[in-house]
Amino acid sequence: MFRFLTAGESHGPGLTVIVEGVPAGLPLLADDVDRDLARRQVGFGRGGRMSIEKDRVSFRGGVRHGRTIGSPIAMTLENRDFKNWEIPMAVEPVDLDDPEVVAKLAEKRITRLRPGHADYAGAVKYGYDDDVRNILERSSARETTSRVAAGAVAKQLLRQFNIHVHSHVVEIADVRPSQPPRPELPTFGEWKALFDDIEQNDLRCHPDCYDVFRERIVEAAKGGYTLGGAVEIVAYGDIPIGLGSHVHWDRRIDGLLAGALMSVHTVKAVEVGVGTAAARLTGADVQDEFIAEGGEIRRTSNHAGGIEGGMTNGQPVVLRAYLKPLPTMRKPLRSVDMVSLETYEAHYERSDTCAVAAGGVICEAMAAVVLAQALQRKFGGDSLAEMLRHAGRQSS
Ligand code: EPS
Repeated sequence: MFRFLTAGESHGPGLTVIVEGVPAGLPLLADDVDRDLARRQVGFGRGGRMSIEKDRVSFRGGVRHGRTIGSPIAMTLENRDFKNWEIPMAVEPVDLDDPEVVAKLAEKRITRLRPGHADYAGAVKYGYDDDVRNILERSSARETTSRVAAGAVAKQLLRQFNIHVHSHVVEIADVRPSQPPRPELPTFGEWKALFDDIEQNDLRCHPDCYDVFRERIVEAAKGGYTLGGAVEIVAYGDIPIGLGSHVHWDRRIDGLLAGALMSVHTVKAVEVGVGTAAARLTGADVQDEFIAEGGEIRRTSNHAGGIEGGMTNGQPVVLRAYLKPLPTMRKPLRSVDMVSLETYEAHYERSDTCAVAAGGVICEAMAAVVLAQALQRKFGGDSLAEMLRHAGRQSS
């Protein structure tokens, strides 16, 4: 079944992703992955690193003549910034008798812990008592590049079943504009039009929200602090009924989706459908009534966000993820030096004022991975043709 592993440090030579369990015969081009990698790099309010990197995937296994062959898919991505870190992040031992090398290492040593980052707990856990560099390197959100690459493969599989996963920014910090009205049950075309519009701007939000969001980010950039926000993630198209299951806690698709989204660095909360509002509404307001129409069972609303009893119910899956502001700040918080225990400002190397637009793309990737896994669990198959047959669809 679809699973992936990633390796690589933020300023090391590069990133490696292995995706395993993808059926044979799936059309897959570097462009399919690069498109999402580029979307992750966009975003008004991103920091300097994004102008250094131009993320592009290189397939090293699992793909031949533009199609998967059933073997593990290996992808690598270069860290262009590595050229500035060749000594501090060298893989081979370095010459500690060379004063130039020692100076370069000292320059990149970090002892002033950043509140809210992995620095402190990671250093204690892995036994680094005089430098948190090794923790920062892997806990950096650079790792999300690898997730987006894996997610792009999952999306490509979902697309063969006419399932599409997309996201948009709905809140930036305390700016929570009411979203332009949309139909109670948007059609395929209406979802597509919404997301086509969203891709036109660098905040990946509805055009009506753009100016207020942008203004808030400009204000934060001037103040040297960071901002979080919220994204809505939607899976729409031919969502099969019954992805996930009610029979075991660890097969419930809402739990699996929420867990996957919560694993994204800055995500602090996830909602399904009406989400937390459900706790304050009455039972009648939260459920989606059934009607019979044209010989079919239909719904009049989608408060459940497409999931009932831990299973997809055929409606679009609608999720929200809430992202905290990045902990690395130009105007840093009070901290201590882990060696001298003296009070200092926290370490600042570089950061983004707001990375919520990128967060949406990363959440899409994680949601796509979970949905691809559930799709495989339901329809099985070693080849795409076999999966499509099991799902009652024709191969194209
Ligand atoms: C990021 C890469 C990082 C940061 C940011 C996101 O690169 P660098 O550390 O070289 O600037 O720009 O991550 C953080 C601020 C963080 O604290 O992890 C990326 O590729 O998204």
